[in-house]
This record gives sequence, C-alpha cells and structure tokens, in this order.
Amino acid sequence: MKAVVVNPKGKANIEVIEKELRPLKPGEALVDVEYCGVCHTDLHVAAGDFGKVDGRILGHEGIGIVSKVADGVTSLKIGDRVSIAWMFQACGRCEYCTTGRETFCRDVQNSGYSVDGGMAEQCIVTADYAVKVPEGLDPAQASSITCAGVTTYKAIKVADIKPGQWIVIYGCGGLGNLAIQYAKHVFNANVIAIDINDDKLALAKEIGADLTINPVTEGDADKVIQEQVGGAHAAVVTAVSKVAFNSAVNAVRACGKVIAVGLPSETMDLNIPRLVLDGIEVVGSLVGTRKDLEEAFQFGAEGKVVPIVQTRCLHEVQDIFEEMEQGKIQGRMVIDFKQHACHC
Ligand code: 8ID
Ligand code: ZN
Repeated sequence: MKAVVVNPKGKANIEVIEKELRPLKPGEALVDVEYCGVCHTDLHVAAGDFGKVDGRILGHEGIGIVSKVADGVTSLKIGDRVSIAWMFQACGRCEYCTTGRETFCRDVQNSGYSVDGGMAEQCIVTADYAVKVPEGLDPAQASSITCAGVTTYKAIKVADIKPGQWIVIYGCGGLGNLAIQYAKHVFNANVIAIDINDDKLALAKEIGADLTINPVTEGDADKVIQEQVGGAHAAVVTAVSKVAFNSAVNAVRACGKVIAVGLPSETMDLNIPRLVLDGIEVVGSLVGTRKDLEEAFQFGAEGKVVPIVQTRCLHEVQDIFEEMEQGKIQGRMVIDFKQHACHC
C-alpha cells in the first residue's frame, strides 16, 4: 500500500513509499483509510522536533472504514466508520487514565509519531481507542475534527469560558478556524481572532469572529484587546510562534487563563509579577479524550461547526507540507485515500 513516511532527505522531510503493515494483534482493527488531514504537528514530527522517527507513517487526522477485526474486539465491527487520532492507545490503568486525563498517560502511544498513523491506504487502530463517526457527518470534515476539532474544543473546555465572555484565539489555521467555531457556536463566547495573514482573518470573520486583529499591520494584539474589551477572559494559542504566546499573557484580564496548544520549539517569557499579581493561569492542553472527540464529532454532525476542508491527491502531499510551512493554507488540506482514480 502507499504510505507517507518521515524521510529527512525527502522534500518537506517526507516521501510516499510502498509499505506493508504488520499483522493485527488481539484487540486491534484494520481500517481502510478514506481521508487523512495534514496537521502542523505532522510537520513537527517530520522535522524531528520531538525526536527522530525516520520511516514512521505520519497522520493522526484519519477517518476510515473498519475492514478487519482481530480476536477480542467487541467495540467495533467491519463496516464501522472510525477515527485515527493522535491517541493510538493509553494504558487505561494509571492515575491519568482513570481520572479523565488519558491523553497525559505516561505510556501513551501516538499515531503518526510513536506508531504508524493514518496517512496511508490502511492503518491499524486499537479498537477501544477508535471513536465512531456519527451519521450525518461528512468523513472529510470528520478528519479535521479528529485532531484540530477535538484539540480546540478541549482547549476551550479547559479555558472554562462562559457564554458572553471574551476569548481570544491566536492563529487561525487548521486548529484556529475550528477554535473560533466551537467558541462561538458551542460555548457562545465572544471571539477575537488573531493572525498575521489577512486572508486567515477574513475567513475568521466569515465563520463567526466578532473582532479580528493582524498584529503586523494593526499593532500589538494585546494592547488592542485591553483597550477594546478590557482584556479577554481566556486565550487559546494555536500559533506556531512564541510571539503569540507572549502576547496572550498580556491579552487576558486579571484571573484570565492562557491555554497553550501550539508547539513551537521555543521558550515563552512569563513576567512573574504579572503572573502573581494578576492571578494569570497558563495551562497546556493536549488533544482530547475519546469522550471529548465523541462530543466534538457530534457538534459537527449537528452542523454547529463546519470544518473548512479541501481534498487533495496523495501525490500532492509534499506540496501541502510546504504550503503549510509558508502559511498559505486556509482551513485544512485533506488527502483523499479513496481516490484510486488518480494513478499517481
Ligand atoms: O494537542 C495539541 N496541543 C495540538 C494538537 C494539534 C496541533 C497542538 N497542535 C499544534 C501544532 O503542532 C502546531 O504547532 O498546534 C499548532 C498549530 O497547528 P495547525 O493549526 O495545524 O497549524 P496551521 O494550520 O499552520 O496554523 C497556524 C496558524 O498560526 C498563524 C499562521 O498564520 C497560521 O494561520 N500564526 C503564526 I505561524 N504565527 C503567528 C503569530 N505570531 C500566527 N498567528 C498569530 N500570531
Ligand atoms: Zn494534529
């Protein structure tokens, strides 16, 4: 089968190769991949930002149909449409797994990073960790919720934002466009969108942002936010830049929360008196639990959030990675693995 793997010598640190999967182990299922989105995390993994994983099949925004189940599988059957998410499996027994924080399990395995992922014609999943896609949700759109959607839905939950409060979203890319929609249409918050590209901000406005700011042309976003709304109640930072993290700390009001989601390999500045005297909280948030994904999917199925996706052919994958690096993508590019019509 065709698969996108990490190769530091390839264009965009990846290449498309022929690769066979290992046999299924008990409790696992084989999924015929329909769609897999390209997340900025795939760029970090391919670049070795979290360690070298040469030869690993990338992808954790996958959706596909179960074509085979191994012994002991009771949660899935052949024909089910399921997610291939970052959380391949966790131990299920530790203090994190048993207290609703399974993404932080110390023995977690991650698709497209520590095990082979969904950017291939087929993928292995641990059956109990694959989440079913609800009826009525378009599978290409569902792929975007499998990481970008659930991550931002969860981050806003962590932000504990209340209806009518102000939340600022830094970065309006694949994650950011969904953060805006969940914040506005599910949590009923007032939303400020920040990006350095005007086309991203135009899209942000279209999908519900109440206020947009381009710090490159309009000055420091934090100053504008403090002036216009007296500071946001919370900030979710999806931008891949420490500049945005530093701005977020200054954009929130006293007792505001900064939810760190983006993963630039950098260090942010934290002014200690600002942190202490204003009671600011800075919290990391990592994807979401299976339950979070189930909920995030449901809001998609109800049409409250509509992922902005464009399907592309597998042979364009290296171009997609480069377009993402250059900030040229609106919403998400999703590789169509069903499209055998294109014999590329
Ligand atoms: O669980 C998690 N925490 C998680 C899950 C998924 C993804 C974290 N991530 C991480 C990715 O690894 C990546 O570091 O979130 C980050 C964003 O992923 P993405 O949304 O998939 O990337 P994108 O589509 O390229 O969007 C990034 C946006 O940030 C803007 C860009 O213009 C783009 O729209 N941006 C940048 I880069 N610098 C900015 C700045 N200084 C900025 N926007 C505002 N200010
Ligand atoms: Zn992702």
